[in-house]
Amino acid sequence: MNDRAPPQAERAALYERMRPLGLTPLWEVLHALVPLQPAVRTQPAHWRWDEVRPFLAEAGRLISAEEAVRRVLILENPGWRGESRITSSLYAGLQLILPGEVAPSHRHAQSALRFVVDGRGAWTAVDGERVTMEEGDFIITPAMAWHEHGNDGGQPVTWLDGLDIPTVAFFEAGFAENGSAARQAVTRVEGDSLARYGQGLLPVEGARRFGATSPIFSYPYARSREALAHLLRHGEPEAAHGHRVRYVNPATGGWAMPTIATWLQALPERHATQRSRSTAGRVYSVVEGRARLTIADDRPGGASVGFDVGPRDHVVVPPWHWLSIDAERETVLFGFSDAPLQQAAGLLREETAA
Ligand code: GTQ
Repeated sequence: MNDRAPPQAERAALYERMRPLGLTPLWEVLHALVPLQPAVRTQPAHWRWDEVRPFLAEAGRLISAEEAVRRVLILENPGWRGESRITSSLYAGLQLILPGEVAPSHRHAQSALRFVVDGRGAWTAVDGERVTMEEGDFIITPAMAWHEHGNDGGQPVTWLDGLDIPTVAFFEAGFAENGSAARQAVTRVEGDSLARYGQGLLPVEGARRFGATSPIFSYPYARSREALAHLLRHGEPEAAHGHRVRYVNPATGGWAMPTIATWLQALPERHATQRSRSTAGRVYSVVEGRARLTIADDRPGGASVGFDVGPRDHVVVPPWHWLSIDAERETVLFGFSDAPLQQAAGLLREETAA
């Protein structure tokens, strides 16, 4: 038995001497390295459209899409100030494009999703195919695919950008390239990818486009809404999630994007969900309706917050925080998370509770 006081000064001196060799003691940091429960820095947050919109409009007056390259206001999590993250692994922003503007062609290792929040008549071009953007459309820019955006319509268009930027940065694996021309050549007719891959049919012969990403790069809201309307009319809402449908890669049956899970969720009027939590932080864009999202952290010292949301609002639910949704009216939410990566790593945990 050694009942002498621990030799703190001696230990500290030892750590100092080993530091130049790139050595440091595990026992000083073990608890932080291997927490008993997720150590979550991400905070619940709510961006109200009526508060965000004037700033987007002002940015539209002060900088062109051309000069900005991408005129985006980042939805930065209060727990990740200065880090351009909405969760630890994901980036989100609201991109504005005004009539007549072009956001020039580039490509990068980061995968992007667009979810059209406001306006119509803008377009995005991906790998030689252009698609016109309507509210509620979900559009994918696969990793390393050339893409640019433009607006030939008569009104400003805003969409939500969701990218795996922090994940790619975590792996220190980012590459990017600017196009030699602002616009890539259009080599496919509009609607090509949806017609080829979005009918419950796949070409038997021929190469698959986009690797691990869905060959459908635009999922129009008109079609998705029809599916939700059917579920709302004829289906039974699941207790914790209501009617939840995920965007699917028809070639694999898996998620539409390899790094980001994307889904739509519909809740009947006056429907209150049970609570759910996931190790994957969830980002929501409100499409229709009015609801209260209650986010609770039941870890020691954790708090609970309630957000009253309406169309074009954005909310982030941090990892391992309980979410319950009270729909005042019939509500439709678009959501995304890093679930595919957590699934691949065997990390994903999800729970529901009454
Ligand atoms: O549209 O390519 O919000 O490259 C952030 C990075 C959008 C885009 C963002 C990007 C883009």
